[in-house]
Amino acid sequence: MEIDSIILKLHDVNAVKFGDYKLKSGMMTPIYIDLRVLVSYPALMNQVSSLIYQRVQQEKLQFDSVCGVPYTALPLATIICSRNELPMLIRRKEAKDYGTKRLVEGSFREGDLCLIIEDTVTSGSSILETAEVLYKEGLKVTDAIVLMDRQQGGLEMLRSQGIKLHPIISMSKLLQVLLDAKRIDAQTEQKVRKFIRYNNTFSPKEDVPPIKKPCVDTKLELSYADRAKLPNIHALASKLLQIMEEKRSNLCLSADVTSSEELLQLADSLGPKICLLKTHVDILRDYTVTFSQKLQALAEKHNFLIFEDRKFADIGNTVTHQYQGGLYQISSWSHIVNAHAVPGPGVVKGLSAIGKDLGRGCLLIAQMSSQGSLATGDYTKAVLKMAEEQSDFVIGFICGSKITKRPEFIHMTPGVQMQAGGDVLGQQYTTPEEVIYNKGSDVIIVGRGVLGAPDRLKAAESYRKSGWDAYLKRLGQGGQ
Ligand code: S5P
Repeated sequence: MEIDSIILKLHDVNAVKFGDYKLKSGMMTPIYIDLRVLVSYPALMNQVSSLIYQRVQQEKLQFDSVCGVPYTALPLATIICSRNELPMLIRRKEAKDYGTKRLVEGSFREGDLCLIIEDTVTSGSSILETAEVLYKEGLKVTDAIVLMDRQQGGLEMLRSQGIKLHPIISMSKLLQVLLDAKRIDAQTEQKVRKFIRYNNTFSPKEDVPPIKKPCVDTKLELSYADRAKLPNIHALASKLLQIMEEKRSNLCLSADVTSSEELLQLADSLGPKICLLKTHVDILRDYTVTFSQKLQALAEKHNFLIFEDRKFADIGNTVTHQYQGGLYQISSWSHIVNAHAVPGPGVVKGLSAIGKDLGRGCLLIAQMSSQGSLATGDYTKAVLKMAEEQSDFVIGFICGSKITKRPEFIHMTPGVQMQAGGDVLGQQYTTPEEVIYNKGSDVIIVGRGVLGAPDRLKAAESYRKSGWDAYLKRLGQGGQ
């Protein structure tokens, strides 16, 4: 049997030793399991990794990523993840005192399920410690796999904390195999069994209070108004959410017209229906500074914010000039801008250097509505990470659906019309209900759906109503 042969090999390489040893807790033990030596035996290391992965498959465990408890289980998790192409997370034991200060490295989303892998369990405290760090990052942990279970209460303790432990080799099995193979005598076997029996580390009577876990599953959907009051929210995001609540509108008008006069006229007539007005200032044939001043006055008058859809995508230094200089001086009048993440974090740093002190905010383009867009999968995850790292300037995303459960971030979705479909140049449309209710986004961005309608005001009102009704339905208040 594979397990038996692995037990013997572990004994061969001194990963299992008999004598008098001190455990991490200070307790003396007649058996010591030290899987740290495994790294010196690559073939055995591979066999052990396969055994662990077999168990993952047998149990049909569901997870988004895998985390090995540092340090011994880390190479095991690495082999398993690399061979089977599973996303892995690395838990740092100490936060770096420079850079991002992250305790968990790798890309993940709030609410993701993480499977823990451990080499040996005694009390279960190492697994719990790792789970606590993951919980703090918004991850969920429901299962952990361990190669060796000393059967000293770890399983029960973890169960009391909501983590199911899946042990591969139990202490009883280990002793039996070694006894059968005459690696140990009956006296040693009995001594160890007795020790295990009398040294159970978990007493349910102690009534350990369960540690705090993220309640992502049970968390009620927060209203825009509640989110506006969150302690860590960016002031501009808070302002936008307040406007949305006050005006009962999650409609952003994409005012894609080429005349300044027409744009101002749209802002004045549709202003009461919208929370945000999006411009492409470089398609105007007659931009002037006076236009931008008039637009700001209308934003004040009708209580909406301005979002210049400039899609910055250059190195930090260049975007600082594009943002504050040139003909348009965007930073002087636009509350919100957006950026592609392609250049890396420098693009946000550059924009932030100009906009942060002005109270401006930025949306990162995490996904696009156009056919064949490359902003998907790992790219989207990397955008989320970039936003999290600069959340003092990034207030949310341009995306097709909600990409994070962090309520401080605002999700805005373009490609919205009353009927699903598209245009001849690859734009793809979904409905307000789909975007807000099913995809969990916050703001619908509508251009031609309103601009191409015979009565633009009427069309804006019907998009406002559809978007708002879908939001109420999401809050469980449909029909109000
Ligand atoms: O992925 C995207 C991102 C943006 S910002 N897809 C988009 O369509 N947009 C913008 O939203 C696009 O530049 C345009 O201004 C608006 C959609 O316009 P519509 O007329 O198709 O509604």
